Amino acid sequence: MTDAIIPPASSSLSEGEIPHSKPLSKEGISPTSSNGEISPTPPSSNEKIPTLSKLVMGGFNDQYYMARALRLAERGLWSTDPNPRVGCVLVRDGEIVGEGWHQAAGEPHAEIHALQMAKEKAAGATCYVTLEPCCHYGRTPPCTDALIKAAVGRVVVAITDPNPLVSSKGIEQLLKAGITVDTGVLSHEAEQLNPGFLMRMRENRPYIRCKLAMSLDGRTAMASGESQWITSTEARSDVQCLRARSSAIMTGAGTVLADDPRLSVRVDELPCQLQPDKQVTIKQPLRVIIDTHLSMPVDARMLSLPGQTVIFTASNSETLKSMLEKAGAHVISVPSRDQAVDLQAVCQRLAEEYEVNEVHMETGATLSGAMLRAGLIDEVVIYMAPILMGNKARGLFNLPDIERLNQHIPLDIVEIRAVGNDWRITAHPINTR
Ligand code: AOF
Ligand code: ZN
Repeated sequence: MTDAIIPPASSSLSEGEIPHSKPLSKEGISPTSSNGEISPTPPSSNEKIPTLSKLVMGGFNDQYYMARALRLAERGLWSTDPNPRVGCVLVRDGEIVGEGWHQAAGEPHAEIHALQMAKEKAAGATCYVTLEPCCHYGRTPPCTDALIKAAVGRVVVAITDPNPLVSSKGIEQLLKAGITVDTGVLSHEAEQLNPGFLMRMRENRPYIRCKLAMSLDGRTAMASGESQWITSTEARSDVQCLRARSSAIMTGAGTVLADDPRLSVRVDELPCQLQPDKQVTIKQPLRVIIDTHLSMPVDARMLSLPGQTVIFTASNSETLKSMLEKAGAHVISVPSRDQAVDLQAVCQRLAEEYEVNEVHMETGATLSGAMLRAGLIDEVVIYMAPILMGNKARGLFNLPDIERLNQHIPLDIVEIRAVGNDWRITAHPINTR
């Protein structure tokens, strides 16, 4: 199923105001926020991005135009999968003559939208683009050809495209055509916008974000497994935005048995205003279940919902496999490691067979602990509720090998923000980076 929705109009910027990073963020412009208001949602496609006409005086800063291109790219946060989010701005004589962003795979790339807007004014213009222009025939023709044909004078690139079909060859073609190329402008911000696409191209696995909800005393479920609900409705609504930007939602069979989750994006729970005009389509992320022994119930609620469910198992039981396939799931056997599903193999297959860029993990301490120990968690997003759950309740990650303090797993906290009555902490485990 696809739900047609429009991301919220989240901007509070006034004309001419420069987008800035969040006060509590260590990472500059975040892919999940385009202004100081901190929103994990992309800006609306009809949001007014500040124009530069009032500010441009002579040779204006490349970073400013690249920041604008990044903001345009953010508009594809929920829709470009499996392609990257890319934005482009064309500037001639201090005037923006064209701009655009990539909206969906199969549709024109950012540069093409900008060139179409600029028409003949593209000649001699500087093209600011958040990813190296492509030079191959994919679902669409090469952007390098279009830029050369339009006779742009200079191309400024934030980061090179690690796609082996491009991988600096786009830049080489532009240089060969006599176009000046500069790279590395706001590269850190451009990296943050596409963690999944870049990870898939560079390491052949998705970027994995693990969402957790905990009490102030670090507990995530009662001893019985009861965990609904620790956090506020605002926090749960925020989670819907994280789900919406992800290619897949992953959990373990234990969570399916305990909670019977839907693992879907619910448009009505997103913290945004639906708008009737220009619409962005949200695809339901792939549902991924890690189920070593195929204990997933055939009547699990998610199997009757729109969208695809894939179960990774180490079981050889053809009977269980065919029952689950009859119920609508796709079952994939992978090798086992330490008597459980080989999680590295799962990640590789998600990248290779399903083109999964970002995985959103919502699961219990066993799978989250195993993923962390395997070095497969790139980001943890913890919602911390102002409650105490007591010492019988369960911890966040099952990490039985840690006995001494010096065996701890260090994390780098990059953002803390309030969501309703809860706090959202975003961190990167240092050992996986
Ligand atoms: C660009 N500008 O806006 C995007 C690029 O199948 P296609 O033709 O859409 O090509 C997809 C590949 O193109 C994708 O894997 C990535 O390498 C690049 N994406 N390139 O010049 C864009 N979205
Ligand atoms: Zn392209």
